[in-house]
Amino acid sequence: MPSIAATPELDYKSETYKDAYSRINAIVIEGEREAQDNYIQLGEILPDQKEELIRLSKMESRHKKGFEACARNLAVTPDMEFAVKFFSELHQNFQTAAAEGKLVTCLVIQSLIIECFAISAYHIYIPMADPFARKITEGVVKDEYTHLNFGEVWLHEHFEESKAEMEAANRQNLPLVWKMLNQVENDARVLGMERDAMVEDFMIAYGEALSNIGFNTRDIMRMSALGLSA
Ligand code: Y39
Ligand code: FE
Ligand code: FE
Ligand code: FE
Repeated sequence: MPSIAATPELDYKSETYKDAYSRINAIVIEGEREAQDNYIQLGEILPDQKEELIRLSKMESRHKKGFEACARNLAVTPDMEFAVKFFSELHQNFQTAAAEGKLVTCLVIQSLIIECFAISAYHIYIPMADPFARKITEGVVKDEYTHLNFGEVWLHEHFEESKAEMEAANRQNLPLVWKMLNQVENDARVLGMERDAMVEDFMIAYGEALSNIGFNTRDIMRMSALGLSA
């Protein structure tokens, strides 16, 4: 066995790689842009914590700029039209919840589900990334834990009164993530990212978050498996 992990060679300059990158990178840029907006909106709903939420929003803006630089570095044009469509259902659910003042649902969508999706994708991407993108993504993933923690802390402190809404928000939105992942499974594989590895990493991050919030093992198993086989 070689001492260095036996990963297939990725040709970052090939048309195949760049074509897949134009969609995955666009998803990440659009995700970061929407996350930036979402934290600003959360600051309106939670005026006590507005300053902290603006700080998180600015971090998302920096992430977006970092990933835009990754595309330029590979001379890739991100397919933003694809990315906007990719996020549209989740985005709409956040907007509807925000308009109804459903803070718990907004936190579940952005700070739990989307952050865990980002954390798992970035973890699996980092060892496969080109050196420029790897450095950027390593910095970003640390921030995403701060964002996840924000949601965990608030939901933990309001566990009993938020439990039913968290379950409903999970039921409505978690199946969307698996649907989204299926749509980009083939592109992700071209970048060296296997779907099963992302699902496993997501389950770990999401399960840990639900546990920190106060859910028991039975609830966690029931909640995190929702829609996975769809
Ligand atoms: O909180 C954040 O910064 C998250 C918005 C960014 C979204 C990242 C979305 C990653 C999905 C990648 C899927 C690759 C297969
Ligand atoms: Fe919008
Ligand atoms: Fe981010
Ligand atoms: Fe984030």
